[in-house]
Amino acid sequence: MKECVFFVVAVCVCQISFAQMDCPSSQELQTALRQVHKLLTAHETSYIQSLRNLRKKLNLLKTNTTKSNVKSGSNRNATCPLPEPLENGRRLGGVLTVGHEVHFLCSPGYELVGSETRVCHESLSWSGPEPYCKLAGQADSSVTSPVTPAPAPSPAPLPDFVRASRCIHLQGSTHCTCEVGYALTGTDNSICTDIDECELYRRTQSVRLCMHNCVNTAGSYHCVCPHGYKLGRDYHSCQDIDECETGQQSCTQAQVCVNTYGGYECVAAQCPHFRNATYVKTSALRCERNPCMVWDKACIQAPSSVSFQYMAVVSNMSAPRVLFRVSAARLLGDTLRFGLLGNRGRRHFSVQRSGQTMGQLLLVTPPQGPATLYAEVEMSELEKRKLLGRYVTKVTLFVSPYTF
Ligand SMILES: [Ca+2]
Repeated sequence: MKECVFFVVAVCVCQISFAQMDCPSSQELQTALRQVHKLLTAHETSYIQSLRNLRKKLNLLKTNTTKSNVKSGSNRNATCPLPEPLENGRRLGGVLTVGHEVHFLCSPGYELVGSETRVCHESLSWSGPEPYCKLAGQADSSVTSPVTPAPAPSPAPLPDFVRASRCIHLQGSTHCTCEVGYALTGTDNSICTDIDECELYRRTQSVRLCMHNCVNTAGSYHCVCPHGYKLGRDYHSCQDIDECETGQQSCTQAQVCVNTYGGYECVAAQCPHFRNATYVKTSALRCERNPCMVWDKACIQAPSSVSFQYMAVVSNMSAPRVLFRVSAARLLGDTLRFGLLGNRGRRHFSVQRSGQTMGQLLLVTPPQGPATLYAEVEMSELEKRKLLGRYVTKVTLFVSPYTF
């Protein structure tokens, strides 16, 4: 191109100084022009050839790049052959593309022989030997020629605690998800394993997931209550069944049904025996002393009435707390005294005056069940230190084995 410019300039200069100088002849000029033309043509040809070569090279490069892309793309999407169905077991993982894993599990009573996990290789073949399930305890068959074991008499259904994950392939990456109650596991997230909510909650939370027992199930959990309780509406708490109300009790006509936490009791109040005194049952839970002869001191000193109180509480109930109050219906004397009779209930109970004519029974220590605790509360009425009458309340406390 440089030469080309030079020649054109030389011709122009010649034209300008045409008048003063001896110019070359017309023939010489034509010869020079032809040479320039020839040179230009040669350059043009060479230039076009270079362009063609360059284009060729570009096309070749482009073709190679596309081929390479197609090749790698096809490999990524290529799949290994579907593994043979596993008799007396199952395969987990449905992604059969290169690099992905499938897992094998045997039904209960069977053992896996061969590869538990197989990976799809670039060569579109599975890693490891083909697995099969053999009856547990049976001698190993040759791995290279698997035999079908005899079916178990009644194989239990396969626990559903492990499932295949759902994966989608998007823009070169794989996203796997699990059903509710399952979590992704496995090196390539191809399987979902059940979450043990009971264990997880026990380890991470300070409060209980269930009031009583938690049972982990495939994909979920549920709470269970002990006998005598029903599961609450929140599916977590346990509520006592009132057998006396629901008619689930089997008490006789002479007995009184007392509902307790987790059960019920059939009680029959027995009137006491005191020397010279006789009693009559005035209600299911009360006995009154028959009138005494005025000279019969022993009879007069026997309780005027004996009442029965049956109560139900839960284990570990906070204490101290008032269980019940006792008062005189009408005051005849000038003094009322309240106290516990005997030593039977002193460990758990205490009696206090709570008003001029009222006393109360206190539970002083948290009770531990299952247990039945007894106490006898006495109220004495005096006139000028002379006993007018004694009124006894026999208390029976049924403590549940649970804290509910
Ligand atoms: Ca009950």
